[in-house]
Amino acid sequence: MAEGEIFLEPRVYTLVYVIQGDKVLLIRKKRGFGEGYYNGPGGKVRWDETLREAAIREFQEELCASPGPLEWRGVLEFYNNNRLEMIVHVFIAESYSGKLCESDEAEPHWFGTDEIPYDNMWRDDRYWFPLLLAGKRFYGRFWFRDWKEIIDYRLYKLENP
Ligand code: 6OG
Repeated sequence: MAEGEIFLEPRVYTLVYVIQGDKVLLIRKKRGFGEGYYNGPGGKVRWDETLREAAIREFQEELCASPGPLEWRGVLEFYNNNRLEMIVHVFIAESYSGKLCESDEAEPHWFGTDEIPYDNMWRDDRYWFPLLLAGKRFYGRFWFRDWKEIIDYRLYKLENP
């Protein structure tokens, strides 16, 4: 390996939020990373698929249904104890097809946009989720300590020039 070259493990993830009027679809994760938290459906992107393919596959695996057309809304970088651990691409959809199910991984819940359960979500969500709901695009970087507290963050709105 040439000096200065750094290889990261494949840690790219997706999150998908279905937003219909003033309601947002969240899942309560029943197992794995972030167990017990409300989040969007999503997971790790495999080497042989695109971000969108991964976003659709994870949605289907967790909720049985399929999301409508996905709109890319942002990217989040998560550092834990100063190491970059995850790059998460966030999409929204205005629709889905099929019937939502509860899987072994997740339980679907609809929330009003004014009653987002931030106390039961990852700590970073309270910073960037309002931008998502306001229709913005964003880029965020969050530094965690032991995946609990946020020790620092940067959050940028991406605007067209
Ligand atoms: P699986 O291990 O279930 O993928 N994720 C986070 N989401 C938010 N909102 N905040 C975080 O703060 C997160 N860290 C990870 C990415 C894990 C899923 O959880 C998301 C994936 O969709 C640290 O395959």
